[in-house]
Amino acid sequence: MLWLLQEMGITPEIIRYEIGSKGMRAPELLDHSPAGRIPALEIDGITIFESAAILQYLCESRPEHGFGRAPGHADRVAYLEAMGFAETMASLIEQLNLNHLFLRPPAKPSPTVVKLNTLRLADTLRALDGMVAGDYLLPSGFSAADAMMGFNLFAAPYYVRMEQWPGLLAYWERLQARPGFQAAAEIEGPQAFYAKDFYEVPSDD
Ligand SMILES: N[C@@H](CCC(=O)N[C@@H](CS)C(=O)NCC(=O)O)C(=O)O
Repeated sequence: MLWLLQEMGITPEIIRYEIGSKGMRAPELLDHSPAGRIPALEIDGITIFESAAILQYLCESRPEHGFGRAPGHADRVAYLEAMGFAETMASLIEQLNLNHLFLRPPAKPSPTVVKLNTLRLADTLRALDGMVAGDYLLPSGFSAADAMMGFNLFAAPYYVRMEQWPGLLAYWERLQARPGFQAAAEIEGPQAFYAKDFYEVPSDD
């Protein structure tokens, strides 16, 4: 969300929440996002949550940037698929985050579940590798679908070795080279979520 806003030249006022903290149940967050999830956005006199909905709203309300693909566009179907597929990937990453980062002793990650979700995440990355068309996901150029994939491409390398898909890594490099991405990364600050460079599937014992 922050990245697409930067692509549009919009710098929002940001309220930060720490994932896993009691602050995520603060009434002011629940007022904006009823399940206490981030992000949520206040804009144009409305409040909106769910990143895909936010991005689509931004594209529809600011069509001059050309980041959406309206009905009838040649890339419309691929655009819709990619927006949804980004959520499929993110939900697998969320499960891995839960197992690797959030469980507190004596709870332990399930090696079976982690192995399965890691393999399933790798399957989605292989599919994504096949979806990249030219510089971006859609032949018609950069879109909100690329921005939706940003979170996945940031987080997946903590769980899956990415070297097996050089084309995907090159795509990720192109995304990160965009001035809008860099501006958002600057606002976001260094990542402080993952403590390790890579999380192996835990052993059975
Ligand atoms: N599909 C939602 C997912 C939102 C979501 O789960 N966000 C995470 C942070 S990336 C969160 O708020 N986690 C807090 C929790 O799981 O309690 C979206 O894309 O906005």
